[in-house]
Amino acid sequence: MRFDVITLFPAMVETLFDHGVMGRAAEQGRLQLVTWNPRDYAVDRHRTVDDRPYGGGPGMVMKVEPVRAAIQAARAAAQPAPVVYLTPEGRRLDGEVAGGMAGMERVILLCGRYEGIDERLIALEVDRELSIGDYVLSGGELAAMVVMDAVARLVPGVLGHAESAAQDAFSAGLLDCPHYTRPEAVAGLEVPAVLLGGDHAAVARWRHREALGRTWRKRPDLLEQRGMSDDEQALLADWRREHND
Ligand code: 9D3
Repeated sequence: MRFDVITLFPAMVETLFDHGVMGRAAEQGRLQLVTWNPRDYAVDRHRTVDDRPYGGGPGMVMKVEPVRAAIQAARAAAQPAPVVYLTPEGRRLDGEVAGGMAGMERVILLCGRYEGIDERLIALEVDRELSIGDYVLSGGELAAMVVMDAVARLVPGVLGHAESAAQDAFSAGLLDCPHYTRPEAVAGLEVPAVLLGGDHAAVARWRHREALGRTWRKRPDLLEQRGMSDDEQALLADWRREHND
């Protein structure tokens, strides 16, 4: 999958592809990042990309011409792709939105700075608007990085076998079970005995029960949405008895 990112801070976005899962997938050629800086498309002596808002008021607005030229250069560089503007006014990113984007060969992500972009850019060039949640960031770059990370993990081959298996529980609508590694005891806290016993079926049952119990306690909304089989109802009842909950 190819991501084209329109940004005044390309170095910020590029670091995502230098580490971890995203770094490996980029090395393997499964992911591609190309950045486009509106400043490179500004034609005046000072390479101006922002200007004062008509009507007055605080802050600056990103100008149409350099941003539009950057978007058009990105569009022309490869096959057609939707332009997604990162903005707190957009639809909230969730697993469903990310899954839909993971099926695309290419997306163009537009990052705003200052108070945002000139409204006519939205009319002329933007296909979709996406937010990552109800809090205020300083610009679209971090949001674009969150979107790319969440989407890339759903692209076939980006995760290794172990990583995709571990993702199954959550995509099945449950929180994860607890994890432990050596040593067996820390400050008087022991690893649950079932994990030391080597009974793989018992371990799987225990993990499923823990996932149900933790989801019930921390995210009842997820469990409500998903529903439970008769087997799972019994596992959860068991978990609640054990936790006096
Ligand atoms: C504080 C200024 N706000 C009201 C006057 C408007 C505003 C402008 C620009 C608020 C945030 C931003 C920068 N944010 C993003 O570009 C952004 C964002 C976010 O802030 N929260 C959640 N998702 C996103 S996606 C892009």
